[in-house]
Amino acid sequence: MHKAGFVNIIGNPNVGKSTLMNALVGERISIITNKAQTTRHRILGIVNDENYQIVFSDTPGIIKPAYELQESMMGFVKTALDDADILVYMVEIGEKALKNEHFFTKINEAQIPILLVLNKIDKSDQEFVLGQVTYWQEKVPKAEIYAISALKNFNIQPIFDRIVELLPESPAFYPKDQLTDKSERFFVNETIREKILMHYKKEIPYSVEVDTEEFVVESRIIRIRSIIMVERETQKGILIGHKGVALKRVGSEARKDLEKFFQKKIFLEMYVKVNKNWRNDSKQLKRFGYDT
Ligand SMILES: Nc1nc2c(ncn2[C@@H]2O[C@H](COP(=O)(O)OP(=O)(O)OP(=O)(O)O)[C@@H](O)[C@H]2O)c(=O)[nH]1
Ligand SMILES: [Mg+2]
Repeated sequence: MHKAGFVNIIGNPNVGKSTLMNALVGERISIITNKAQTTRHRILGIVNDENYQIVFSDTPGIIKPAYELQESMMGFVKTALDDADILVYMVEIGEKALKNEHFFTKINEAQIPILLVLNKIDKSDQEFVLGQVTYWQEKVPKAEIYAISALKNFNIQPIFDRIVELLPESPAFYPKDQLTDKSERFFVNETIREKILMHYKKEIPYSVEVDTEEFVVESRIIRIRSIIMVERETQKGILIGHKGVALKRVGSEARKDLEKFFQKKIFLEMYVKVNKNWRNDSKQLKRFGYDT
């Protein structure tokens, strides 16, 4: 018998969804930062075994959308709710409610297994964790609850084993050597965006989109050219920094990560371009992959 299914991870921003998916898949597929709304897409992480295939989905944190980009992000969450075979609903220690009640109702009414994962227990003590488990068990009665630390890789294996048990009987959905649905260019964009989220404050991380125009694999090197888009001229100045120092740091850190990821030397060129209002422009959003 062969098993396969979609296991979709959803929850509030910043609770650790991407950290968990990477831990479950054993690869660094999704970027992780301490800022909310790091993940903007639905990203698949596929685990292949002779007898099963688990298709994990990392999704953007649930918010009330304020602009078109965020509407598209919530569209990804909606489809992830609809096509899940198993739902991993993640909350973090101390959290009381989902930022968007509509989604919470949908989760509670879902007719599929729900694993409620209480994350970041490394920040807490046993008594508080037990209280939280009781709280969530009352709020989502049919969920199986797992208290974990995705960051410290604590209690991840029991979730993985339970998922394998719960997987429905099905042929594989993707070729057995496939790790994700995203392209090489996507990983370049995300790696650059991760460094920007890490090193810039205020609205900069949310105003940035990265588009990789060129990705050329040569025998010894991969040549990459990426455009970093910002919404305003002032943001361009901040991003580049005095004598270009700030942007250089982004480039050198991204290049190091990409060399590890692609196992090859990388030549990375980056340009900053002002692209007014891209976050509210349907056509551009579509081009950047934000259609659901
Ligand atoms: N202390 C602690 N921090 C964690 C744990 N898991 C994740 N984090 C941190 O929480 C922050 C957010 O992690 P992400 O995995 O990016 O969270 P996310 O839910 O994917 O966030 P969005 O994509 O913005 O919705 C990062 O700084 C992580 O290092 C954990 O178990 N313990
Ligand atoms: Mg994320």
